[in-house]
This record gives sequence, structure tokens and C-alpha cells, in this order.
Amino acid sequence: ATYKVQVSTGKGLLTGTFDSISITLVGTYGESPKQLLNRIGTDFSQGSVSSNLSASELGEILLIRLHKEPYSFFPESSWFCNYVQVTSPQGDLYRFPCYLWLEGYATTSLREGRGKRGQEGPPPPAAEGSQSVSWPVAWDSVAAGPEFSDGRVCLGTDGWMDSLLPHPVFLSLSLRMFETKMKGFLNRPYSWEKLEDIRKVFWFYHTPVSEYVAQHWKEDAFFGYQYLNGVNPVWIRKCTKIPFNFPVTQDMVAGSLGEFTSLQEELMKGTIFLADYKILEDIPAIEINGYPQYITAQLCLLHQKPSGELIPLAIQLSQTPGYESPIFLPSDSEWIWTLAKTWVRNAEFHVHEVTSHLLRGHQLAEVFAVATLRHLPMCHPLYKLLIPHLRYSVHINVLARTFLVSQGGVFDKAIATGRGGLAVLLKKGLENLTYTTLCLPDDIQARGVDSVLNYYYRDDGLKLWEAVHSFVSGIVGFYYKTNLAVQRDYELQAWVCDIYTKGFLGRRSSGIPSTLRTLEDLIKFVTMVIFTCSAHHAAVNSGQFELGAFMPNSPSSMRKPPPHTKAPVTLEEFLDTIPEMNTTSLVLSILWVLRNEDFDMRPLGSYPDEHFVEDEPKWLITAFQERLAEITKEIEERNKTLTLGYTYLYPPGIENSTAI
Ligand code: RS7
Repeated sequence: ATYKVQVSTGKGLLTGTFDSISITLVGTYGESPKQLLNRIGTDFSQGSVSSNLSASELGEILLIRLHKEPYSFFPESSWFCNYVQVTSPQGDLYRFPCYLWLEGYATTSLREGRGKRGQEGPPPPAAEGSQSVSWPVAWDSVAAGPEFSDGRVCLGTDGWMDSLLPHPVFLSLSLRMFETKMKGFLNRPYSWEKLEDIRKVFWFYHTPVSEYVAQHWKEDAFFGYQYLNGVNPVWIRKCTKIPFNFPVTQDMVAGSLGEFTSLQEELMKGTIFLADYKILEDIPAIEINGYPQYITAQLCLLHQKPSGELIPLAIQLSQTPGYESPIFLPSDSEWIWTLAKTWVRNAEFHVHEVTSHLLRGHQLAEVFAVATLRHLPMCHPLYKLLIPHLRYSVHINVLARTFLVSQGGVFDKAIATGRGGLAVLLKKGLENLTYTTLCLPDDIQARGVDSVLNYYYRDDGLKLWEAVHSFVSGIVGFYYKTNLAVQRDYELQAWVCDIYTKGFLGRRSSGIPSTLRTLEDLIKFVTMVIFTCSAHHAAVNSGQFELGAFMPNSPSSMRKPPPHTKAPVTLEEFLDTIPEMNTTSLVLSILWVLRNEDFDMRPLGSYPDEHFVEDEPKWLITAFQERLAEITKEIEERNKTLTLGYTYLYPPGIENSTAI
């Protein structure tokens, strides 16, 4: 009988191979002979190649083996195989999705692509599952102590880049460009002389938003706005009782609240909010440019006016009230109030980059990726569902460990925590991280921010959560009919258990499940995974550049201790407290290099790699895309009515995965 074999190679650069590739088909009646697929010197790069294969009747085809072997004098070359498709003599179509690099000389088995769980179907080929991937030393140690992995995550060379022109090339080119533009600022360990200079030095990147920031950064309303729709819109909580260690009184806030209401009344109305940076207590700071830097654990009280403006009422620059730690108020003199707010912006820098961005965006994505590669075979429906949302995550983290959080890296050069304080902060962040925080609808309830006005992050985020949830429900419902099916899927259970024990260090109080009992449990958990890697990461990542380019809005380090009195300060003293020119430039260079360029981006809900072969999941993907398009329209309409549109959860700008 004659079988038709079609092989598709990735479209990226250098995805073809000059090695010899042959195939064996394995069916219920037996195996075909091994057959060569590429003639010498053809590299597969043209996309799709067809061959005919003669064999006796094989029955239903269960799996294929791809043999990658040396071809005379050609050096070994990696191959990015999209998929193989086999048509039987009777016209039955079998598809074998791959979408992986095949490296070295080896035989790779691929199971037929209809989603199969655990016991179903033939036993998993040896190459799949836990043997090939191990937990990087990194995660445990990043969470528990100061030692980071050297980046050698056991994923072969890929980290799943699907082109051989990897991130680093673009990143270093980009950095080179930045350096020329900055013309020497990276070498100047001096204070900025004028605020205007900070704006001007960045002449090659002015957007409407970065200009807006430079003009409005000192305004209370913009300071408050960023808690709702800035880069870290996950921190404020409703305050119903003034904390004992932050003794704000009616007298202090009377001026801000006006004569028609009182602090007590507003507390009861639910319009008072608290940003508490207790997590920064006792985080060690480093020296920068030879001088000690400072970190404090601020408290900031805010009020939402009926107009929707959220304004700061009071700021205390430590967790311990008293003579040494006055409560700063908007009625204080101009630069001391600005300095107090800038200290809070600095706290925001630390908690945003470390807990919201690095921990929740990047490290969790890596945990999900490693657990998925270890436990879910490629034909598992959850592998198919999740793998597009884990693309490049390990790769970008290896880069972050190499350049950003490495010894002598950016954290050690320009951020007050340095690498040591970062590890302490990450550990605390992980200790505080709960399932509630990770599930947006629960998080909104827990923080008491469901009726806050003008909270576009919440509005867009909840719509996206619902859209993802409904998509995941469809996929899960198609492959799992009963709770028992969920309980009995030992691959799935091993996956979730590994996330619990390795990712969350087996901490019961996190509320993270260690097993999944029902369909609803499974749907929620998978929704959380996809939402974290896509929407959450986008919300905390996309605005960094435009909101951080004007440094006083987002200082990475403070060079003087927090003020102990309300004595007026001058602009010059203010400039001597925020980062120097070289520190500013270094942070900006990273923001510049990592700013979201469209390069190779896959927006939320786009699945160009066809892992699913059945019709139903394909329809569900289409429905998901349609819902995202509706959300996109709604956001466009809403943004037309705003001075500053909220775009960080605009679906076309959200990546499927934590890829940058
Ligand atoms: C960015 O991701 O765009 C920039 C991050 C950055 C810039 C300057 C100083 C520190 C950071 C940071 C951070 C923590 C997350 C890093 C993960 C980026 C791959």
C-alpha cells in the first residue's frame, strides 16, 4: 500500500536542516520500513515536502518516528519541524504536530495528534515527559536564597525560539543604538542639574504618554491615577480602618477632604485606600557609584473623590510612626511633599519590578513551562492548550538571569536592592503570593476594589479573565466529561502537584491547589495560568517604558535617607536624592531594550501552530478570537472618551506568553 507523507518545516530563519531525515510509521498492524524523506542537499526550508512511502497495510497509525542522521560531509544542523501529516491508502488523514527543534542525531517519536490523556492511546514515547527536562536549580534558590541559576536551564539550546536569530542579537543591537544615542550619559555619576534635562536626554523616544508624564508627574491626581491604571495596578486595597501604625487624623486630612465630609464618613463609604509597602521593611540596600542607597517601607493613604480622581491624603515613610517619621501632607511645602511622593514612587518601582513583574510575570511563567514540559506529553490536551502561552518564557528568563539579576548586572549597578536585596524581596513576595491574588475576580474582591471608579485595569482585566475562562471551559469540557476523568488523569495531577511543590514550595497557606478534583477546579487553574502569562504580564510590562522614561516618576534608587522632618527642601536637594545620570541611563537602557517591539509577537488568542487537530477546539479558538475582538472594540470606544487611554490590556497588544 502507498502512504503519503507530508512534512512541514518552520518558517523562521535557518529552521531547515541538511541532515538526513527518515521516517517510520507505526500502526496497529505493524511498522513500515524506514524511509528517507529528503534528498541530499535539500534542507526542508521550503516549507512543506511530500513523499510516498510503500508498506504493507499498517492499520490505524499510532505514531511516527523521525530519524535524524548525518548526511555525508554536512555538519549537524538543527531542524524546526512544524508537523508531519500522513494519508493512508484509504484516504484517512493522520496529523502529528511537533513545533519543536529537533537537535543532534536522534530518533524522535510523535504520537498522533488527537488529544489524549494519561492511559488513553499508546504508551508515551520515551523522549516525551520528565526525562528530557529537569527543574532548574534556579527556582528553588531564587525563591529561597541569594543564589541564582547560571541560566543553564535544561531545555537544549532552544528555550523555544523558533528561529535561530534569537533575542540576544536584537537585544544587543538595540543596546548599541541606545548607547550612541545617550552619548556618554552612561559614564556620568553625577546628579541631574535640571528636571528638563531628564526629559530632553530622551529626545529619541517621546510618546504622547511619556510627554504627559513629564508634564504631570508632580500632580496628586496623576500620582493616584497610576495606582489604578499604571504599571502596577494590583497594589492598593480598600481601607476601612486607619492602621494603628499610620495615625492619620481628621485634622490632617480635613483640607483635602473639604468641609462636607470627614475621614470617618469616607472610611465608611469605602472611598479610602491604602498602599502599604511593609514588604520593603529590612530589605538590604547596596552602594551605587560608591554611595549607600536607601529603602524604606512607606505607607500611603488615598481618597477617591466623587469625580473619580484618586488623590493621596497622607504619606509616612516608615512603618513606625513618631517624631522621627512625620506624616507628610499635600499642604506641606512643595518639594517636601513631592519628595515624599517620590519615595512612594520608588517603593512602587521595587514592588512592581520584583513582585508583580519578575515573580508573578516571569518566574511563574517559567514554573508553568517547566512543569508542562516535565509532565504533559505532546498529545495531552493541556499541553496543546498551554504551550503557546509558555513560548519564549524560559528563554527570556535565562536572559534576565544573565544580564539583569546576575552578579554585577543591572540590579547590582542601578537598583537600590541590588541582587542581594532582590533575593530577599522575591522570597517575601513568594511567601505572600496566594491563589486569590492570582485569580483576578477573587483578587478584586479581596482588595475591596470592586466599586472603585475609573479602574480600567480591573474592567478590561475581568473581561479578559471571562474570555479566557470561557475558552478554557470549552476545551476542558471537550476532553474531560466528568470530575472522575480529571481525578484519574495522573499526568495532569503530577503537573499541578509539581507547580505546587516546586513553584509555591508546598506552602498550604498559598491556597494553591496541589490536586484538582473537579472540572471547575481544572478550568479555574488553567485560566489562572493563561491569564498570568498573557494579561497579567502585559498589564505590568507594557507601560514600563512610557511611564518610566521620565525617571522622577519611577526612580530605581534613593541616595539619601528619607526625610525625618518637614523642613522644606529645594529642587537641588531633590535632584541629589533621585538617581544620578549614569544610573538613570542604565535603567532606561534596559527599558529601551526590552520595550515591546512588534518583532515576532503573537497576540493573545493567536494560535498559528496547530496543535489541536480536531474540529471542536478549532471552533473554540475562533469563538475566543471573536470575543477578544469585541473586547478590543469596547476598549477603543472607551479610550476615545479619555485623556489618557488605558491600553495595557488592549488585546492586540497583549502577548500570548511572557516572551519579553
Ligand atoms: C523590562 O522588562 O522592560 C524592564 C525591566 C527592568 C528595567 C530596568 C530595571 C529593572 C528592570 C526589571 C525587572 C524585573 C523583571 C525582569 C524581567 C525582564 C526580562
